[in-house]
Amino acid sequence: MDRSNRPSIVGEDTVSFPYPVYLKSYIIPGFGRGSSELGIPTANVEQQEFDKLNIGETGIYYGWTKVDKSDGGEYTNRNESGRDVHHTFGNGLDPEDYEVHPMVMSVGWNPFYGNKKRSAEIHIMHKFKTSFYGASLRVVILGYIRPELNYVSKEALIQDINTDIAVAFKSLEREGYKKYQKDKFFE
Ligand code: RBF
Ligand code: MG
Repeated sequence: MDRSNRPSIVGEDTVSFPYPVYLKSYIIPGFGRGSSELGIPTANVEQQEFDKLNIGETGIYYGWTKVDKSDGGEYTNRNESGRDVHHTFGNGLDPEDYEVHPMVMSVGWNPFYGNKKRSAEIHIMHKFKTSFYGASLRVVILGYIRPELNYVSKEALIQDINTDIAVAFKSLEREGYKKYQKDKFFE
């Protein structure tokens, strides 16, 4: 599999059907593998919120996202995969953390549902200093990058994700995509 020749920009010059697709969710814990194994943290989306979307295909998407504080006191609990998860509901985040950032979204088969349901996790192109489980997340999905692949190595996956990130940045620079950073949905 030669992945060295991927296009650096995807989709049409203007956002086209079925996009934009809007998503609102609280950030829920995943397996925690994104950060620890790949060094690429992801915010996991609630299953019922993802189910409402008109997104049928597994694969990688891109767009804009915004994290917001939500109501809730801080607590720590142990999740299904035996990991202690500290919920902050977005308390303790810096002002820049609440800006609208570029994102890449992976849609795959959810292991919690015996791989019978598709679910989404979002990597935000911004460095957060703290975790933000329980915070609210708004996402506007503007296009599709590539299908989900099976990788022979972790390194190959990481390399493709880094290409996804570069492709998303480049694709979002176009005027028709850039304007969604200031969408009413984020106000
Ligand atoms: N997992 C795959 O098995 N195949 C993929 O093609 C794939 N692409 C991804 C692209 C992005 C941008 C992200 C954030 C994740 C991707 N993943 C993929 C999921 C990755 O394996 C997952 O984030 C970690 O296993 C942590 O749950
Ligand atoms: Mg995650």
